[in-house]
Amino acid sequence: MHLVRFQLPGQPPQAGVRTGDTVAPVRGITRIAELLHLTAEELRTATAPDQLGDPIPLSGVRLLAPLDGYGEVWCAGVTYERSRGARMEESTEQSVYDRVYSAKRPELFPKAAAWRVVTEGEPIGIRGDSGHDVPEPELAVVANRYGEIVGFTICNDVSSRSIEGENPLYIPQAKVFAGGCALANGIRPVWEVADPKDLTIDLAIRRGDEEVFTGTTSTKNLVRELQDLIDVLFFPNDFPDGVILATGTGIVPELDFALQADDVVAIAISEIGTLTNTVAVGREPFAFLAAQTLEENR
Ligand code: DO4
Ligand code: MG
Repeated sequence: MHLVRFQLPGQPPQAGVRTGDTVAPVRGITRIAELLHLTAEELRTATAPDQLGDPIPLSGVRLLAPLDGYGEVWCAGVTYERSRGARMEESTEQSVYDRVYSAKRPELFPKAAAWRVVTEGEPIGIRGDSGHDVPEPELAVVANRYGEIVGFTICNDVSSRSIEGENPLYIPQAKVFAGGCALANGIRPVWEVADPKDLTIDLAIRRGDEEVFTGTTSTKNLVRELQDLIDVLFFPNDFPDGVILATGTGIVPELDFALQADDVVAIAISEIGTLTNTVAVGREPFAFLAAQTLEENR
């Protein structure tokens, strides 16, 4: 099962549980934030079959990114050897990546407020002023307000290699822009994932009829412990509506590959799900995010 945020035509979003081809609302709860106010044990009870409303066919609902309220997405970086190597290749400042890979303190950076996140079927963005962009397929950890891991989803940490490569101080601009953060539309609860450090991550990129890139890795290659990353994030910060932390990429295409408009990027993580989006360029294709946020808060 997956925890989801869904919308029936003409109605406000609500929290639910997807099982197979149906979604059932969670009784007495409307927002994902409310689910992330619960401990993992309370969450399991609150989303058990006897707490759910009538199932609705998936075909009749719109699934949204599984985050709302004051939820945020953060990312960890340089947590796989492949990421360290790729950054050192692209950057004018190689030693920062080499050092952070093995440092006690991980690299963590804020990626998106909840309202900025796109999901399955929506476009992902690349900047109009960046010449070299890649998807970053990452296992994302969902933590409740207490810093307890309650589930997992997929994040695409879409990134500009040219902007980051020019100067690491440009990382916020290389990482935070319209359409730059995509999440899968469901959260697999922690109690259903046997070993999050033994999942297969696959990335495939199609351009027209051609598959122009494929890559695979395992979360076994992630050098950090998931709870350690969450603990570092929560040490100086509160997340009253929970947080999603993407744990870094272990797949980076060679330097001669760059995303183009209309590329289709498909990510799959075993036991967690899939995330597929088409690339759009610039800010304008993402104007719908601000518009729907204003509408929801009217
Ligand atoms: O250091 C820059 C970002 C690294 C990153 O996003 C990753 O390793 O996934
Ligand atoms: Mg990343």
